[in-house]
Amino acid sequence: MRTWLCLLFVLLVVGCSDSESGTDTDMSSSDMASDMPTVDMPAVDMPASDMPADDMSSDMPDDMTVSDMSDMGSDMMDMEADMAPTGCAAATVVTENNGLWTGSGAIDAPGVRHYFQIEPGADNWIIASFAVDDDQAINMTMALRDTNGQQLAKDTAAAFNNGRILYRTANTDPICIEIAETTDFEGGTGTGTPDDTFAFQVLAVNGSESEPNDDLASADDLPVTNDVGNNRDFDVQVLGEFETGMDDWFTFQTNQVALRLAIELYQQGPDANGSDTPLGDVYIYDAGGNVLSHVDATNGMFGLSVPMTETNGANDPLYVRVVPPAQLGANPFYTLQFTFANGDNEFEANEAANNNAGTPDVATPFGGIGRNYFFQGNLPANDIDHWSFDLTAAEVATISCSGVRIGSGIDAMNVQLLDPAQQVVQQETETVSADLTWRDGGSMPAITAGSTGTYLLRIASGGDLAAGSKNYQCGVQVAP
Ligand SMILES: [Ca+2]
Ligand SMILES: [Ca+2]
Ligand SMILES: [Ca+2]
Ligand SMILES: [Ca+2]
Repeated sequence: MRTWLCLLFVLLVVGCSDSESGTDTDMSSSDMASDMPTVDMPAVDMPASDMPADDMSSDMPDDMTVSDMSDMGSDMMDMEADMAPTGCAAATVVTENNGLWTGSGAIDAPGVRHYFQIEPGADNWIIASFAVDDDQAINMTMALRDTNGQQLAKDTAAAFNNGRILYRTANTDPICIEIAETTDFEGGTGTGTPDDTFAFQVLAVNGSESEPNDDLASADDLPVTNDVGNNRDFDVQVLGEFETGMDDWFTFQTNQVALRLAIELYQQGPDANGSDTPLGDVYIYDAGGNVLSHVDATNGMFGLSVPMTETNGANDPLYVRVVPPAQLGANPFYTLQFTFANGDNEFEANEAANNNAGTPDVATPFGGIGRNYFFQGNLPANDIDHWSFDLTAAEVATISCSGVRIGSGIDAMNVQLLDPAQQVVQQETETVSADLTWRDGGSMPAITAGSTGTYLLRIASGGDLAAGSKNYQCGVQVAP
């Protein structure tokens, strides 16, 4: 639960990141046989379409570790000897094995890059993931490049944060995989050490669609299982393609109610998953066709979410609609990640009383890094919610609140921080085009408490938009 609360906080306060958080702790350089010669494997004829859809769910690359790669069997791995930078033209060719390509290596001198080549064929989905064993706390990047060396997609990995790229191939050309230190990759001087090792895998998977899926009645079922609600978070990748003027609909049903569905909108472009067509409107509907959540992703939203317990019965299906943009690129695919969380921010307890500053909902603190408060509520037109929490003089608090930015139908949500004398310290009204985050680099500065006592966050609706639930979320993090 705490992990999810932190995730929400990261979503709200830190904002966009296309990296996954991993929890792997068992990577060690001893797992890597860096001097292993290349083993030529016979090609195995198994088209991507034979891969079951389940392969792209929970047992997938998020959890990949260097040791996992070793477990696959050393004779499956194409090990690359250390070499000076050579570029994609001299990449190590990796042989497919049942829709899987694997490799590994070491960054053992500044500036070393490694290049591998795979041939996944045209119009196939691949998930490229990599893990690093980085004792020096130096990140690495994996980039997919075309035969001309042009970057197609990219992600970053660190010791506790595996990298992953979800990509759809546009043609039959081979794909070059480049592994480099982040510092070197971005133009700085690499500072690699012999301890810096990596392993990658590329897996061919099915997409999530079976066209036509252009309306609610023909929505594609997503592989959501009863693991949802089984005391753990669960996530599902959605891999789709845009067709001009035709929506894509997906549906899922949970027999147990998860507390919150969050849909992460993966960033597009060659510095992310590589689609050349950005996401636009994304909706969540209930079975009655009512909009629960809606974002126009061209405003830069990180994602959208909806508290399922507030809006949905235990066995009612939910629907997601993806609307194509007016102009499609040459490789118009998109990726979403659904996360079903059992933990959620504390919900407002007294909707009527908390209209008044004298009877706020008291936010419950919890630890982690520093002291944190995460809470949420509904904010229909004319509603005001007050939340209280304590600060000590000179403590620094970062504060973030999201309504329309996570798909709610709250118009012009106003957030005010009141000090113990109930004087306004800082205030801001949320807009559709920017996150409301009070921190370094945010929409307004972090708060430094001027006195010790009970502070209030006053959250007031400016009205209702036409559609969407009226849920908001806030996070307050007090620096240790
Ligand atoms: Ca489609
Ligand atoms: Ca469609
Ligand atoms: Ca309320
Ligand atoms: Ca209220």
